[in-house]
Amino acid sequence: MNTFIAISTPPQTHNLPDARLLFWPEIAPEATCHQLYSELRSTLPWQQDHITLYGKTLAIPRLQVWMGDSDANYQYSGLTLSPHPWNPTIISIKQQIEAICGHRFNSVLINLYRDGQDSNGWHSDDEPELGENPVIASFSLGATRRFRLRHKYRKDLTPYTCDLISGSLLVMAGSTQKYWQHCLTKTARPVEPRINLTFRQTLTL
Ligand SMILES: O=C(O)CCC(=O)C(=O)O
Ligand SMILES: [Mn+2]
Repeated sequence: MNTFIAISTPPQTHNLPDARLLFWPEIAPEATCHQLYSELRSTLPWQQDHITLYGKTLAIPRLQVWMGDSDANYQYSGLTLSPHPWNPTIISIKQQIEAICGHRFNSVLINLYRDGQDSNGWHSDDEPELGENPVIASFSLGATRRFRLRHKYRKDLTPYTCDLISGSLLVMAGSTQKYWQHCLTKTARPVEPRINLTFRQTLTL
């Protein structure tokens, strides 16, 4: 069992209109993060997925793995992902995150950003199978990368930026996905790889 930090302090809250964001800067110590990163990097069945946009098929700029309960299928941008079965390390991370944020999850999308050119474009996690007001718990390992949020309708609000450091947990809840988009920007800086796990509860529709 990997050692996570016993969380006794409340999370930081980011006060954005129409959103609920909770942030724990460190839920696992550095040594645990290193060990988890190396294990996941070398053992997960990373795959290169493609999306079709305007009739063109493009490789998405990251590798990913969809893991979860056997009925937790997930569709986005024309892709249907069937879940890989849970692995014991991911289950242990899931249980510790469930205890911290008081919410249960049945699936996780795991992204590997190999370098600064790998990224995740503007989107909301608002697919129908996530239901109304999903709780999404995002755990980061490896390089610090910049995460941005922008309101979908209120152009008077400046986009919000936060750096997701290794061992941090960001929970997006309430109406965040309805009103905000988020992205993980590219960077020209030389950066080490990063693994991000977004735990979700998908519904069978
Ligand atoms: O890598 C991240 O921090 C964000 C990942 C994300 O938004 C997603 O997989 O939907
Ligand atoms: Mn997302």
